[in-house]
Parts: sequence; structure tokens; C-alpha cells
Amino acid sequence: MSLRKFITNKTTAALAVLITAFANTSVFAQDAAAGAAAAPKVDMGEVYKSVIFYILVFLAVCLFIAIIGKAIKVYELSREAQGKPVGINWNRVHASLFALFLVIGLYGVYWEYTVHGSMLLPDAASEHGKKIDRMFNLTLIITTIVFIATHILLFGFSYIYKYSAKRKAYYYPHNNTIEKIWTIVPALVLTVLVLMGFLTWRSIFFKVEDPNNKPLQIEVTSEQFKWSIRYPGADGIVGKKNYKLTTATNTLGIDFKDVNSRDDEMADEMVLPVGKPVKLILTSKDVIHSFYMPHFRVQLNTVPGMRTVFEFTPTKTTAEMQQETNDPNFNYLFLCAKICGSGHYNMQKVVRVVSEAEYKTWIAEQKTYLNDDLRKQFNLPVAPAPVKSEADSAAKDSAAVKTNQMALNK
Ligand SMILES: [Cu+2]
Repeated sequence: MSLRKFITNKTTAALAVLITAFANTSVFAQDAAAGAAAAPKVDMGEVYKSVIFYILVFLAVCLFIAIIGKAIKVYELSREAQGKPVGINWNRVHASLFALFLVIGLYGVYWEYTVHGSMLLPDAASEHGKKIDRMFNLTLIITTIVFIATHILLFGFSYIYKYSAKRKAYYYPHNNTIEKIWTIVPALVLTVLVLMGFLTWRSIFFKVEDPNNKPLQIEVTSEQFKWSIRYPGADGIVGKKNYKLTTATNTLGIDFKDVNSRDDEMADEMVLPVGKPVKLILTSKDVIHSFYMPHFRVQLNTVPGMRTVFEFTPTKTTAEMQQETNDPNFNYLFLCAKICGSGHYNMQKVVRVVSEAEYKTWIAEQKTYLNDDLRKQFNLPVAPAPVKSEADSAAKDSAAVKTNQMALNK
């Protein structure tokens, strides 16, 4: 069988397949039309948004490319059969595509930095956040330089050194100097980055508590799919918790036998006084969640059966940030940053950073966790919880504590 006959046969076969496919589709279309006349009308608008639509588009594009590929192949085979030189220099096409890819790719990098760069988080609103931002920016600058340089080399060399019949490739298997340079330089840069990261993290995480500026304790408990915030009350100490005490009325399992728990307050939002250190105590009731405060550069896992602690100082009030971002609706928030189940997206709460005076007014309005039901459950006298100042709580033999102890002993 001659080559031309072979091509003609194959083309006829392909055409036959295509005609059969179209014929079948039109039969299906007729069936569908008959069905549609009987069935209630379906709004086809949604079809374009469905996954099936995009899969069909993808398959159509693949088919189109395959047809073009086959057409080119036929064109080349026919030229070859007629003894003509090769029609398309694929070597040059590929090299040009490499060069084009480099230009488009580099423009893409520029576009990402200029257009999406402004969508990054605003300046850190906490003391330690500035250190994290410094690390982030330094890493970004170094990796961007390396990224651009290596890609220019990669695609540039592919273009410049494309196959040429006039040139013979130089066999260059090994060079110790080059090996040393590209091993030692990245190793040094990475060592510096890792060390800086370690030292930055250590300076943020391991702090010596200032006795004159004790942090405000706030306990945050995560569960599928909500956060519970507990403030310590007048004594400044968040009381003990025990998961075995969890009931329908005591959902956090707070141990009200611990005197420190009795004045603990619940809050629906997190309100922080500006410039005062905050000590977050993080726990979880069910699975691992991740407590994330993007504007303060705070992120830590909440782990069931474990207390994780993070201390930070907010430096900008919500009002200041609203001015800075030119957005009167701006609000700080904290959210879950670990896919924890179907309602994960809904795990967020507002954080308000306010002046010390505003904070005091707000905290005075919050309800205590301890209510009459819980008092009965813990055999506590049904009376207002003793309100103690920090100084009072140190004096454990105060009358109020004694009364409570007696109630407990009963
Ligand atoms: Cu989550």
C-alpha cells in the first residue's frame, strides 16, 4: 500500500468516525428535544456554571488540539511523500515558545507584585508583628531575585542553545568550582534565613513576664464550629477547666470549685485594650483548629487536651486602623486557619482594640459564666459571685473565699 493511499484510507476512516459521532449526537439531540417537550422546562443558565460544562469545554479544546496536530502531521507526511524539505522547523518553534514563556512569565510576576501586592495584609498591628513582617519581606526579596535569575537562565539557555546543524555540542560533564558555588551559596543563604527565623521566633515566643505590666489573660476554646471567649474577671486569672465537667449547662467544662473560675466572664467578641500585653490561652474541645489573627500576625494551633499560650501586644486601635486603611467598616478578626470540617468557613469573630477606658466600660457589662443553674450543680450558695481585685485574690483567707470553701465542704 503506497503512503498516499494509506493517508487517504486513514482520513476516510477518521471522517467515517466523525460522521457517525455527529449522527449519534443529532439522534440524542432529537431524543432530548422530544423529552424536553414533555418534561417541565429546565433553566439552562446554571449548566454553564456546572463542573460538567467545564469538563466538556476542556475535552472540546483537547479534541481541537488533536485535530490540528493530526492535520499538521498529514501535511508533513504529504511533503515527505513528495520528497519536499520539512515544512515546520519544530526545533525553532519550541525554542521560540520557551522565550515567549519567559517574557509572559516575567510579566506575570511583575503583574502579581503590582496588582495583587496591594491586596496583602496592612502593616502589623502588634509589637512582634513588625519582626515577622521584616522576616517575610527579606525572604520574599531573596526568593524573588533567585526566582527571576534562575528562570532567565533556564528559558534563556533553552532558546540560545537550541539545536543547530552548524554547531556541535560541547561535552562538559563536571566542574568542581561550579558544584561548590551552587551548593555553598544557597546553603549559606538558607542557614542565615533559618537562623534569623529561629531567633525572631524565640524573641516572640519566650518572653520574661514583666511583673509591673502583667498580661491580660484571655482563654479561647475552639469547637466545631465556634469559638468561646473567656475573660478572667476581676481577679485577672482564668479559672481551671476539666473536660469531665462538661454538661449541657457547662459547655466549656469550667471547674467552679476553683475560686478563680467564679468571676470568669463570657464574651461574644474579643475586646483588647491597646498597648497592653495579652496572654492567649488556647484549647480545643474536639479536633485541632488553628487560631489565627492575621492583622496581629498571631497564629497557633488549638489542640484538644492541651493548653497553648501566646503573648502579644496590640499597638493600633480599631479606629486608628479604620483611618489607616481608609475603610470605616474595617474590623480586626480572628478565625480558624485549619480545615476542621463542614462549618469551618464560619469560625470567625470580631476583635476590637480600644482605649483602656473603653475596655473597662465594656468588661463591666459582660456576664459571668457562673449562673444559678451552675451554682446548684457545684453546690455553691445562690448569691452573687465574690468580686475580688488582684490584690484581694492573693489574700486567700478573705471572708468571701471562706464562705465559698465552707459551701464546698458541705
Ligand atoms: Cu476550622
